[in-house]
Amino acid sequence: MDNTRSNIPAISPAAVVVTAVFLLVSVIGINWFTTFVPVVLPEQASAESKSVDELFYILMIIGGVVFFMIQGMLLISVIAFRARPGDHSDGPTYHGNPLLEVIWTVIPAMVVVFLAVVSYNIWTQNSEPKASVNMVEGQSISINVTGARYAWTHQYVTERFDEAGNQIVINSGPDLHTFIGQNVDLTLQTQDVIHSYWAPAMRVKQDLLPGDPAQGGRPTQLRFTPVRVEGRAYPAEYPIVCAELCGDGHGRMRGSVIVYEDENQFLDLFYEPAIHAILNPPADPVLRGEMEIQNYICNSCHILDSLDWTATTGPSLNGIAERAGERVPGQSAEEYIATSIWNSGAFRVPGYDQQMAAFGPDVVEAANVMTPEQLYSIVAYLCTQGEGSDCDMDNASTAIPDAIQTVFGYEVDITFGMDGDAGAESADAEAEAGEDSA
Ligand code: HEC
Ligand SMILES: [Cu+2]
Repeated sequence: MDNTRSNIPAISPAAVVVTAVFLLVSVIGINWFTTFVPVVLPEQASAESKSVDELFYILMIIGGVVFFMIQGMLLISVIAFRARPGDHSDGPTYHGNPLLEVIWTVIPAMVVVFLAVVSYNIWTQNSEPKASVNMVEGQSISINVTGARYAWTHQYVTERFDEAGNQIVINSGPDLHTFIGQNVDLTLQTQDVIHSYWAPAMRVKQDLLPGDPAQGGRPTQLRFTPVRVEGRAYPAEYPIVCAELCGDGHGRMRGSVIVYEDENQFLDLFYEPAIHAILNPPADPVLRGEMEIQNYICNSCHILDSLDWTATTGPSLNGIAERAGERVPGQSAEEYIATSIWNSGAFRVPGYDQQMAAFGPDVVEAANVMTPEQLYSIVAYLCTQGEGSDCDMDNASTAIPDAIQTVFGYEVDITFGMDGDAGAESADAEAEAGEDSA
């Protein structure tokens, strides 16, 4: 059978020349092509972005050369070796060429190994835990991200405490606040399906994985360090998007990375005002409710234009105050809204499934615990959502607590613990905070 190999023509000098020319054209072409890459890619806003882009260039160049070379040679072959008129023969058969086969196995294998090594190095470099992370005022705090269909929420577990000794937690909704040079280390958890937290300008992306639901899924980490981008005004804003198709609201699952110029700007514009607001919540139940409602994941299921909520798992809360009085015969608007939140199963809004999580004073999920006072303020706030209101807003401070008492038997402290000693203390705290910011 040895003679079957003898029919293989030697690689002609012409073929070598053509291949070389294509290689050259491809290299020049792809180099020209990569000049457009900076136009296509977002700004390099993190320390990690440079190496990621370098890897991208390397992949583009190797992929581009292979692409142009193969497509070019294909085109030449189609023209040069086409069937001539009257030629009905099968054409010559060739049986293997060991040298050629070794070459086209060894070269791609080397390329793949090279890419694997380079990628692995960049990945380990970028995802390596840093020594001091999330440093604020010299202390390392935790920043937790929750993904839920269809919203991101960010939580700052600060190292500050309120008078009762509770650790202060700032909720910043869909926005991550950080500053140039801060080593960000996020802990990501999902409430439902797989999501993927992607900040393109930071060149980082990390999946959120479901796990034990009581734990809020299996935590994953995401690390990056924002850097200064020339010509940018600070605070600068960069998008966060969900990169894992998670349902029909996937495209709306967005947020922002807000990068401050330095720690001082971060403290002045975000951190201190947020802590101040938590320590000194407004006494007006409506204003307080507007603040409280944003501490829960209601935004992951409801539309509410006043707060830019866009989720559609549940009914829209726009104009809820106009409908609440007519939903259940015999139930007042206040009673209905309070019931929808603490006992959402009691009434099913037509066209929607019972998908709302349980909120209340003694639910298991820490994130869903809601005191009677919080419920009072949230109901007061929702009672203002509409052209008119079925709620008795002139007497909100009696009508809503009465409704909560009637339905759930809970007494509401309408002073939010601000009277007596506690009130004096928090007034002190206010004066102190005022001095701090002066
Ligand atoms: C997991 C999704 C989900 C979350 C989170 C959620 N809801 Fe709902 N909500 C729903 C669904 C679905 C309904 C309609 C079905 C029903 O009535 O039980 C609903 C109904 C309601 C209603 C009644 C609306 C109407 O038109 O009658 C109110 C009020 C409400 N939710 C408020 C809230 C508040 C406040 C929060 C946060 C504390 C919240 N929801 C969190 C899914 C959710
Ligand atoms: Cu998602």
